[in-house]
Amino acid sequence: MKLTKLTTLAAIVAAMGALIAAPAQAGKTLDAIKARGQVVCGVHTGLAGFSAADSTGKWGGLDVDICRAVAAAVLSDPEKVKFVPLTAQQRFTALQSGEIDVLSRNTTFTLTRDASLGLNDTVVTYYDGQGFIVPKKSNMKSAKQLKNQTVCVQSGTTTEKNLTDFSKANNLNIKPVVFELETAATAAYEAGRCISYTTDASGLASIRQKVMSNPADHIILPELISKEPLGPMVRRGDDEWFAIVKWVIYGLIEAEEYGITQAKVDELKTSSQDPVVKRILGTGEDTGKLVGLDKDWLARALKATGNYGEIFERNVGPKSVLGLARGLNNQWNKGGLMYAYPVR
Ligand SMILES: N[C@@H](CCC(=O)N[C@@H](CS)C(=O)NCC(=O)O)C(=O)O
Repeated sequence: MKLTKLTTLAAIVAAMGALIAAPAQAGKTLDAIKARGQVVCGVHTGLAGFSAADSTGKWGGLDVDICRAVAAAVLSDPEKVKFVPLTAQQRFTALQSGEIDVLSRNTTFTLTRDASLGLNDTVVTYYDGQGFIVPKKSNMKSAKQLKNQTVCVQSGTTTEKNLTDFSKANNLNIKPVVFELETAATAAYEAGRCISYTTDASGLASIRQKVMSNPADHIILPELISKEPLGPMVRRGDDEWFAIVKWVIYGLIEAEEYGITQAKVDELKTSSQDPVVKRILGTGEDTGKLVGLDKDWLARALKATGNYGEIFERNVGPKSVLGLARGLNNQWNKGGLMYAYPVR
């Protein structure tokens, strides 16, 4: 009797183990993506370096590349993405309603958003903080000099709330001038209605270069008044799709750590004996099956966009128009915060 019970228990444990080790099933989002032949990706309407369409209508930027990498992983083609431009106000509804599969648009992960929107935060793709831009001629050197001043800001953003917190915490009595549209907020700043405009520092760099009529007339103050971990979000309720987006991003980050560049993917596939490299490139253990994909999923993503460091450098890095330093977005072993969970 005792033995039978033990045997049954052992059988149950074995069955559970088999279940755990079984290849992942495709979720309903991936099924829908495969059926339509496109990933639908929500992006910023135009934030150079992160998400912007060129004169031929082709989208480019760091946030855009993340979606291209996902498309390469799941549909074998980085071009099979439909980009849906969304304002700050529209972004969450678009994801909740199913209009888009993934929101890759300078969006900060916060507790409130995570807990109340029915959405999941995937992986941070850009560690940012909120900054201020002021006219050079104002001679301001610090955000603390904004006492009793007007600051233009966009509603529906973390920016608006951080500005209030910063003002209160430092007793600055800043007067926010709130706009629903970014274009209205920046135009008001340029017209002199506010002494400063505030948003994520990366956004400021982009807007200064691409939106303001004379970039050299403006400076970005050195303080960052908040943490803005930016990254893609997906809808709750589809763990398989959540896992795919997360692990494509980790793959891009870990590939940089292990020196897998876009140009070297094919060569390393045959030459590398490093088990980590082999796992990422699908020439060792099959990691793809764990997320419902094939062996080559990450190799395809890397061939399409390059690793995270290449995506950063090409779109926003020191040699790009935005000229952003790698800073917090460097690898963990180079003084930054990019620390990919291991692809294994
Ligand atoms: N990271 C912040 C701010 C992001 C944000 O929405 N920024 C503004 C300024 S760059 C924006 O995207 N405006 C353009 C729009 O709403 O179309 C957030 O998630 O709330």
